[in-house]
Amino acid sequence: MADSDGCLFCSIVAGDIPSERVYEDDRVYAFKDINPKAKVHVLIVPRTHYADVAALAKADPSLLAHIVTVAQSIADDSFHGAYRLIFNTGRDAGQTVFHVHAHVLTGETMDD
Ligand code: DGP
Repeated sequence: MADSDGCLFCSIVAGDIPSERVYEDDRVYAFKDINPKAKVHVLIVPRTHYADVAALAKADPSLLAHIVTVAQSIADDSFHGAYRLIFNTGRDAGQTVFHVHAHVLTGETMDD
């Protein structure tokens, strides 16, 4: 687990910064991306702070599996179970928030 001080997504999970909730349970919080790249673009974050997906996989693989299950459920509800699941990992791969988050892109046909 890396430093969660000043973490944007920790503040969203805590409700200190508003977000459009899609789903939540005791382990994860899911909300709409502020800059959607698909008709439905949801971010799923664990309530516990991990910097990226590799740190999460190492520390708590069952929580990573749970995130996949939640993504599937969102896509089942939005677009007959079809979706893209993206974890940008590292600054040079486009990660800008260092609290692991799954991008769930769904709700429309994606050809490219
Ligand atoms: P990444 O580039 O993989 O670290 O994705 C970060 C995503 O977080 C990006 O798609 C935009 C989204 N985002 C950044 N700030 C906020 C915010 O304050 N609220 C919401 N809902 N999304 C945010």
